[in-house]
Amino acid sequence: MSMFCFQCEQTAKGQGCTVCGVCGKKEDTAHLQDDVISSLIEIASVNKPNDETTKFIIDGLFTTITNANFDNDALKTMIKNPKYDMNNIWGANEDIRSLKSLILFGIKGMAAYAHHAWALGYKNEEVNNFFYEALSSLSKDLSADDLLKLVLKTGEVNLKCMEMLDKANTESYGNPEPTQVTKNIEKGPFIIVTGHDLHDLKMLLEQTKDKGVNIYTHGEMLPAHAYPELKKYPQLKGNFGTAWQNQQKEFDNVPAAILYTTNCLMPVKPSYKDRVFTTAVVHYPECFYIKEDENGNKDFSPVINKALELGGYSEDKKMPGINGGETLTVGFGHHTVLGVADKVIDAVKSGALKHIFLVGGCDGAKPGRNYYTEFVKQTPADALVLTCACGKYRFNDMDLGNIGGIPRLLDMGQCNDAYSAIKVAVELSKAFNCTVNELPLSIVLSWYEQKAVCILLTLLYLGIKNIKLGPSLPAFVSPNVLDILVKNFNIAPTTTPEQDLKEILG
Ligand code: SF4
Ligand code: SF3
Repeated sequence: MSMFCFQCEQTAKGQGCTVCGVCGKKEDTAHLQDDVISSLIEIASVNKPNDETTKFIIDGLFTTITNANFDNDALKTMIKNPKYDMNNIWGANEDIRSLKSLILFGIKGMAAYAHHAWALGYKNEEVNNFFYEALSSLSKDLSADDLLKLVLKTGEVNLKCMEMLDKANTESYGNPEPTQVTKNIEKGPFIIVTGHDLHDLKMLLEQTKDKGVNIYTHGEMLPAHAYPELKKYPQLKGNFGTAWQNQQKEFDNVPAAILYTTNCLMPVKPSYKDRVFTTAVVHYPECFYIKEDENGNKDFSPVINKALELGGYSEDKKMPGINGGETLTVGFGHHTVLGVADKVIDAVKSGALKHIFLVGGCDGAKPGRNYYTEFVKQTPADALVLTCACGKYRFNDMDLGNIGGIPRLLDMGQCNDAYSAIKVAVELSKAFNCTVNELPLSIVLSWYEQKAVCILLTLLYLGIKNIKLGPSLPAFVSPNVLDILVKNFNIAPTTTPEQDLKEILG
């Protein structure tokens, strides 16, 4: 076995990538990523929390997330004293391996959120301290019970982390408001911005003022259109394409510059390699990297100049979504949804609204993921569908109509905005004087990378039961650990939309 990685949903044979990654990660890169984590374990074990070390840990964890960093030279700069042999985990008893993987992959996802909050000047001591606790626990000989406690604590701390990021985003850019976003691309120079980092987008918007370059979001950047302090820029025009797994097709020969602020980056094809720019933890060999200076500023002029040089399309171009829709509606975060809470509560009481589904999570390449399109299509007309993260591109261009003026499909934002869904569920449970599990609410998750792992752990920490998880169960959940999840939380794999809807709606 030349490498081992099973952290994402597309892992080889549903067991583990051992020769090279299905994601395109090569053996040497996988080893360097193991060395990065090993270094972080050592650093977390010997250091007391301080800002400089914490930032290094956060960025190191984030760097190893699926589809972020394929550049060995960049990874080497993050390796310091990698004492711990990661094969101790990959080769451990399968339950210990499973629990340690849940902790490690959970904190990788959480590190992404901490990174975005940090960029806006927000930090949380409990979140930061937990990175040290969790990392140092990975090299210890802990019992399954102790590790299970840490797994749930990862979910607990991640809730705080998502709350911090929500505060960072909304205090910096205002509360998201319902906003229509076109999928059509205007002629002329443009930049496609993908990933999750709103701060990078904000800097780019400032630097493209009056430059004659339009900005289109892609993937997880779509929710940016809803923030008042971002939507005010007239050059922020619309959204390009669909979710990450279609990028090699959608970016093929595109006459635009593309900026990756986070995952998901797929191996870059020669037809567009000269126009790909990366920043923060994203690196790809031979692609231009935008550095941050000592004051936290970035100079995006290479991206802007590339867009001007390429010139964009010569005519306006229609790029409908996968169901043919040309407009997306975003901006239903907790502030907007709780703003109409009275209407929602009345609709439940009158029987006009019988069920709420949260269909959220990652998109991916597997054919089985059309489950989510079909599921949403088949939800009854008296049900609301809340969604977040990039899996929504399977259905976010559909018009599902409305219930008493409330759109049936409510896009709450990025994956971290699962926080909004949690907040809404908790407020509804208070209004109905019941537990979240007693609400007419069902959660159907799609997972791919490690941010979905930390969100799942948060839902489990909150005691949320009956989650349906697809399109397949994580390879790193051992049969015994799965048994615990089933017994305590009644978690179940997705089956077919028909069968799952029938079961949920009884
Ligand atoms: Fe395989 Fe996923 Fe790891 Fe890539 S990130 S090597 S596809 S398990
Ligand atoms: Fe998507 Fe990569 Fe997970 Fe933030 S961008 S959700 S897969």
